[in-house]
Amino acid sequence: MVAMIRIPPRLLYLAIALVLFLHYLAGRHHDEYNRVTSVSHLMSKIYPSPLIESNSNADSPIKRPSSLRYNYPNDQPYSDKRANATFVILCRNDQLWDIVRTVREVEDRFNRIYHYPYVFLNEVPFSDNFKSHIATVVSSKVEFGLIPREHWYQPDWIDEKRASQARDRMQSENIVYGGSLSYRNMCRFNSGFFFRHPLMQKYKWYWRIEPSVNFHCDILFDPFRYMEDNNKTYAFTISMVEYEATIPSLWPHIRAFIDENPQYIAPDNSMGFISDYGTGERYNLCHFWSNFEIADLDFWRGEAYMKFFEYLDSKGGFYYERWGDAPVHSIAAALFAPRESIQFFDEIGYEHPPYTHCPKEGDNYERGRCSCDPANNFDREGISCLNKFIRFNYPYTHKLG
Ligand SMILES: Nc1nc2c(ncn2[C@@H]2O[C@H](COP(=O)(O)OP(=O)(O)OP(=O)(O)O)[C@@H](O)[C@H]2O)c(=O)[nH]1
Ligand SMILES: *[C@@H]1O[C@H](CO)[C@@H](O)[C@H](O)[C@H]1NC(C)=O
Ligand SMILES: *[C@@H]1O[C@H](CO)[C@@H](O)[C@H](O)[C@H]1NC(C)=O
Ligand SMILES: [Mg+2]
Repeated sequence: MVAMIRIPPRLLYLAIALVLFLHYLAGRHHDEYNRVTSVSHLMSKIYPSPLIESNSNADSPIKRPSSLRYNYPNDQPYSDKRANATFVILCRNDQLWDIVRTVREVEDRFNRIYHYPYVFLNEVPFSDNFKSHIATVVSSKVEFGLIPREHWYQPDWIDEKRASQARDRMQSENIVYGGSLSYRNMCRFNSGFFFRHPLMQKYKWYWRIEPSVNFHCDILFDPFRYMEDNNKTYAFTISMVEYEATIPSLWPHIRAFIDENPQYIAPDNSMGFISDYGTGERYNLCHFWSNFEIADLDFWRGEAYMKFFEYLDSKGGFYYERWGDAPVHSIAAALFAPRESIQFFDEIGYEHPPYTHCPKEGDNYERGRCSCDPANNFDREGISCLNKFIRFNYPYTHKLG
């Protein structure tokens, strides 16, 4: 006969309560414990990103700052579900080989698994040679679009005499692209028109790519799904200060716009990131480097941004000065989107020469099998605004989602 040990029910409840309490304690004092036992982490072991297959580092000791509680993108479980999203690439025919190399990297590091489509845009038609080489390297649908004239060229109402004097002066002052008209067309197009192109209408999310940029790490999660699932509007990898000489009158115009349209300002905005002490008196020149962007097209198409762009465009500063799309986008995201909807992706190792963001939080570098030099990280440079962003946005960039 088997001896039955009778446990009084009261003792059983007590034991269960004790186990739960210990679990709670371990979770409180040891974030690593939380992460390893979190549902998404367990799921990502069951459904790991297909990119992890041959990754011998996937189980390397995890070095996470223990104070951070966060919905880690790299812990996203793999899913076949795709977002309503596209890559968008503005580029010239003569940049073919620079963009082929970059697109090949995008494919190797991410898209050979996800197969998101591409939209290429140009103010002149892409050549057959360009199109066929692109088609060779992509694993997904690709469309080539022509930019409508009125979305690209300097409008007739711009005083060309004043504009050309500005170009000459900025050229003589050695301001980067200060003498270039095509660069100004490009900045205005990226500020106010790319999201209105007919080929872009059917999408909600985009990821902007430029020729010659490099992706240094495997991207083990779907950034579009991360944005969607976590209610994000705008994501960046590099943030820095703008050349003041290119935007002398931009901030005064923005202040005037805010005064006339207070209804568009998000209650929980990021004025504290773009203006020191959050007063709004001065622009501290911080912006997200827009050659990399993952963002919500409907944000640009919305009433606040459309009014904002039309207002700025009517001041002529894209031509009388040399306003970049980076400060224009960044200031809009900072003012019209809630601060928690702006995302910094440490996981994405990204280089737009001469600057590189190399992943540095936790085990992002090892898991992504990155090829960038961690010692050469733009995040540490004096002109980087990342620390300012993290300090300002800390509870949001490091919250459990
Ligand atoms: N179709 C077309 N694309 C352009 C033109 N000028 C720039 N671009 C694209 O616009 C984007 C930004 O231009 P870039 O020349 O890279 O400007 P930048 O990143 O500020 O400066 P660098 O990369 O350092 O030269 C890139 O994707 C370019 O390919 C143009 O005249 N026509
Ligand atoms: C994708 O997003 C766009 C813009 O929001 C929308 O018009 C379109 O209907 C969406 N498509 C799908 C399949 O959800
Ligand atoms: C998502 O963000 C929008 C604004 O971008 C906000 O109005 C909404 O409340 C947010 N929803 C959740 C679930 O956080
Ligand atoms: Mg560039």
